[in-house]
Amino acid sequence: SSEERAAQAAAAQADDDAPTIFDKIIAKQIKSDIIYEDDQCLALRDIQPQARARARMAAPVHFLVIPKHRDGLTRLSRAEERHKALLGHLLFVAQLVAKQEGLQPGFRVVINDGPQGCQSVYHLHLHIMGGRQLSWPPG
Ligand code: IU
Repeated sequence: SSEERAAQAAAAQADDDAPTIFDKIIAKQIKSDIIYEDDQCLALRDIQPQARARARMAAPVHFLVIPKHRDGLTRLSRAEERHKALLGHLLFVAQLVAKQEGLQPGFRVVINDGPQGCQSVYHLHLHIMGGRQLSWPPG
């Protein structure tokens, strides 16, 4: 579909240190729906919930957890020893906000890495999706 082609084209972006749209979201220069914030990270509703984008991927709840300081983490595969505490914190916050969002029956955490993983924004982020019975495997 055209949506899939767009996602793949975006995913072909360079993995460099260029600023991303998330810097503007973190600096609150762009309005976003922030549902959790602490000193290290924030959680915001995905602007294009997969619920609307593709019926196959539909998830009534779809939010992102992003570190406030990218610190070289353009993608998960750039992780270094120094990032371990932050990575743990992001996962902890994912489940905290999932509870806040009523996802006690379950949810999914996804990290897209690189072109083959369909990553489009090169600032590490976790996707949390739920609110219905999900299927497996994803596409
Ligand atoms: P990906 O894993 O890099 O493909 O995910 C990037 C996500 O960021 C994707 O689901 C977009 O809908 C979402 N997003 C957003 O929530 N707000 C924005 O301004 C932009 C992308 I650009």
